[in-house]
Amino acid sequence: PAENLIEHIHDEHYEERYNRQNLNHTTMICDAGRPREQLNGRWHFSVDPYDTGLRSDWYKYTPADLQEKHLPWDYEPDGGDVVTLPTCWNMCRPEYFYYEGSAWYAREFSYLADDPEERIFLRIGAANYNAMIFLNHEYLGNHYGGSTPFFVELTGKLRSKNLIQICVNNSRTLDRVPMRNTDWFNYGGIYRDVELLRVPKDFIKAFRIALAPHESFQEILFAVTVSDETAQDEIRLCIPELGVDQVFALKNGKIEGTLTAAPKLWSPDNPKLYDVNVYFRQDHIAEKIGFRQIQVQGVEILLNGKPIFLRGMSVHEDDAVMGKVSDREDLLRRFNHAKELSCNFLRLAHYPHHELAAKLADELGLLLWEEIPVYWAIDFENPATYQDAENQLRELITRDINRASVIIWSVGNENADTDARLTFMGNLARTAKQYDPTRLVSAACLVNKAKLKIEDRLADVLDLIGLNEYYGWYEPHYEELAQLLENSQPDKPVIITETGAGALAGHHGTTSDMFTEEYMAQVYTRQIETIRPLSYVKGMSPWILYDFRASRRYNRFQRGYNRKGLIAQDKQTKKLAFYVLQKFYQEKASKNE
Ligand code: GCB
Repeated sequence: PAENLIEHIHDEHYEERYNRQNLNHTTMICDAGRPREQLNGRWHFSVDPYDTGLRSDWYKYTPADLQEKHLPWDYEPDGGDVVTLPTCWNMCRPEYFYYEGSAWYAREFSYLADDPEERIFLRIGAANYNAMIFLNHEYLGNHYGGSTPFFVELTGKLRSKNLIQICVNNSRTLDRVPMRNTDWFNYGGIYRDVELLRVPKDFIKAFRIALAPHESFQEILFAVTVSDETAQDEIRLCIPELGVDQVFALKNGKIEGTLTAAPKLWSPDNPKLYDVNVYFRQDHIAEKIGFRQIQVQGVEILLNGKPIFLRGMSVHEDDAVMGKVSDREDLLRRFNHAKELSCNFLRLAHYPHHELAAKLADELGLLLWEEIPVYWAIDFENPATYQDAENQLRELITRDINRASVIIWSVGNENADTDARLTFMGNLARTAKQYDPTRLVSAACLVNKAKLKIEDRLADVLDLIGLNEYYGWYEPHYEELAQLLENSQPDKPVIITETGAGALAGHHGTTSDMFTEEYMAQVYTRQIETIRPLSYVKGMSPWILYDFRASRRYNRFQRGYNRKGLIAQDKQTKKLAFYVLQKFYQEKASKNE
């Protein structure tokens, strides 16, 4: 025992044992409409700031081993705190609030096979950032990327009673996406659902369906991939309300095909969804899906062939009580506030939000911009960093591919225009396009402050340009905005993806006093006046719906919060600027502009 102890306290390379490349450990599985067994609820929890658990392979030991060897133990999978998943550990105890590092979750669960041939997968909705999975004292693999779901196959490894341990590490690192510096709070833990999914021996791995992105509104494209790569038999696709019930032959486990049908088109005014079912051997998936087209033509954004102005708002996933956890109630409150503002669009910044967001937006009729955290000064030269970003992009697109509400994939936010960044983000934009030709690709781009012009080489590979500008706040010379917008005559649509000002709710003064509601309202008024006449600005998503936790903001008005919310962090108290934007959006909506 003494030798072991010495070995592990001197081991500074232990992380190599826990493969930091997650790609080999994720398995694609289409999870639409499948029954799930929840593994949420009570888990044992221990923080592990010095990574003692990884250094000394805590997962290997059973209580019986320790007993037998007469070893004192520093960790017990059935000891420590108890937390209820999903949760962010920061919100569980005051002493965990700023905790960054590793922490261990453990629980037991029982398993009884329904069908001896079934395959079984663990699905984790999201864990921030690195999650290492251990089942019955065996290391199964890890997943990196704090906001996208992942699957771990457990087939053949389960007993009637099982111990699962998950070590999650939320350390901010230079080489990852996001990197060390952000303007949001670094929550940690397993903050979305943990579930088990059972599928038949042969199952549907991927399914996508969408209206073809061209003139006709009657051609539907679909693609199915099944787990049996040699399959030459059939899948059946049914959309009862459209009279579709067709059988298609697989070729080597895949089929890409087209259908002719005339769906009622999905839009924010008429968020019509159809029940879609796919059958393959014993397997069946079911989803509610809307059909719509989104395109860009010159400086117009066309939804179902008609020009649209995106009346939007940016939102973070942040809650004063729950941290990064969102639930249906939180999401509905967010969407209701957006509707109250007369929005038809939300920018889900700066990372993939809860998957329920896009499902609810499909039902309620809101268009979405979804984003990966390629934020500020990412290590653009580093191939591992790129792999992390592309993996998150693919996982996000795979997750939300059938959500009509999602119209834009964003590949990043405010990144300096270097050659390395152009290659990195250019590759991400091309990947998104190739992977999903039915949606638009964008990013929050840059301005050339010397020339007062939107100037970003990345714009060439984007369908539309996102512009973050803070004239009236970070840029004191307000007049420069009009100049900048006049100097830039882009050949594609621009969305003002961010603009805004900070104000503490209830703090009043004159329009020249920063952090007052009056100052903030004035910024909104002037922004709207300047932007309104511009024919190429086709949308706005000001920063931001609610005040949110930010660990770099500690002046007397901020106290740990970014105060640019139109509504305070209680998600109730509206600031004056709310009504300024509401008036503008109501006018736009009523004129159908
Ligand atoms: C930005 C960032 C956003 C910040 C915001 C601010 O440009 O994109 O993440 O929170 O400014 O408030 O400074």
